[in-house]
This record gives sequence, structure tokens and C-alpha cells, in this order.
Amino acid sequence: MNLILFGPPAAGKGTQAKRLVEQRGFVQLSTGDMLRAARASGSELGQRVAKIMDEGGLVSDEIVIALIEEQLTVQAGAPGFIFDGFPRTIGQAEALDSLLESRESKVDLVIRMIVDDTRLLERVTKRFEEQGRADDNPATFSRRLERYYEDTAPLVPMYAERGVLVEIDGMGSIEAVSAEIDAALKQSA
Ligand code: B4P
Repeated sequence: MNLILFGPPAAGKGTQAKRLVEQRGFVQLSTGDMLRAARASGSELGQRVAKIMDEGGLVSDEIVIALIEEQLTVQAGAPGFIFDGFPRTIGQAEALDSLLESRESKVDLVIRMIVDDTRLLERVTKRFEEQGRADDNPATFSRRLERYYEDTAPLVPMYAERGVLVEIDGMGSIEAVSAEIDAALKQSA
């Protein structure tokens, strides 16, 4: 099973992916986590992406696709993956299709978490107060949201046409959203 958790920034993709790893043994591939780890390590890649992330931009397709490809190779043999925060552009979606196809696999399910902008802003504001993540400040967040509507939202009709898209209400509590995801997984099994 290859599952994409899809939604705007701060929709709760990472939160739900971690739970699915704990409860169901999925392997999580989060490009956000990979990029933050690169930054924390002080590597050349980390230095290249830091400014883009802090300004609310999208890191280049080339870089994130290479990160995903590397992980698909390192973790070959895993029963399936949760793609968390990837793909975020049409180019990334096409690359993912090719990467999976060459491994005789495919995208099985895309769960789109629907959360309105006001609730997203509430969540990042809270995280900014608690954790001080640089890209959670309101100005940067509005740029992240713009990029989502411009570059990432166009993936919705693409996956809908393929019949792999399930939309869930992501507005509720973490537990309520988890229940929605479990129901979507059960339905698609
Ligand atoms: P990400 O790391 O993917 O973004 P995120 O804001 O953490 O989103 P997520 O939806 O995972 O939110 P979370 O569960 O943490 O990306 C960060 C940056 O990396 C991007 O802006 C970009 O620059 C770069 N990047 C990453 N992938 C890329 C790609 N493929 N291409 C190009 N660039 C890329 O939840 C947010 C908060 O809400 C948390 O504090 C959580 O506790 C809380 N929360 C979650 N669910 C909740 C709920 N139901 N109720 C209340 N609070 C909830």
C-alpha cells in the first residue's frame, strides 16, 4: 500500500503519518522532516534549502525527488509507504509515478485532509508559540499557503480522475481526524 497524505501546510499530515507508523507499521517518507534534518546537520544541502523554507517557498523538485528516490532505494522491501508532504507539484507527482512504476508499484490511495485557512492559521500560531519553528510565523505561513493553492492544489483533480482520491474532514481533533483516516483506509481495503 502506497498512501499519500495530502493537504495544505499544517493540515496535520505529519501528525497522522506518525500515528499510522506506530499503529500500522507503515514507513513514513516526509520530505519536510528530511529537509529539516539536512538543515540540522549543517550539510551543504541543508544550507541551500534553509532560506527557501524560512521564506515559505518550495524547495526545488530536483532536490526533493532525489531525497525520495534515495529513501525508496534504502527502504526497498518495505510493504508500503506513507508519502507525507510529497508530492507538492505536478512535476513531483509525475516523478513519483515513474519511481513507483520502475519498482512495479503505484500510488494506491490519496487521503486529502480538508482544513480551512482559519483553522490552519490557528494550528501554526500555536506551534509557533510552543516550538518557534521559523516557517510557522504568520507572514511566512501565508506564503506557504499561497504556494499550496498555486502549485499543490492542482494535484487534486489529477488524483480524483484516477479514482484514488478520498477526501476527509481534517477540522476536528487529532483523534477525530485519525478516525476519519481509519475509515478511509478500511473502505479502500
Ligand atoms: P512540512 O513539514 O511538510 O509542513 P507542515 O506544516 O509540518 O505540515 P503538516 O501537515 O505535516 O502539519 P503537522 O502535522 O505538523 O513542510 C515544511 C516546508 O518544507 C515546506 O514549507 C517547504 O518549504 C519544504 N518542503 C517539504 N516538502 C516539500 C516538497 N515536497 N517540495 C518542496 N518543498 C517541500 O501539524 C501542524 C500543527 O498542527 C502541529 O503543531 C500539530 O500538533 C497540530 N495539529 C495537527 N493536527 C491537529 C488537529 N487535528 N487538531 C489540532 N491540532 C492539530
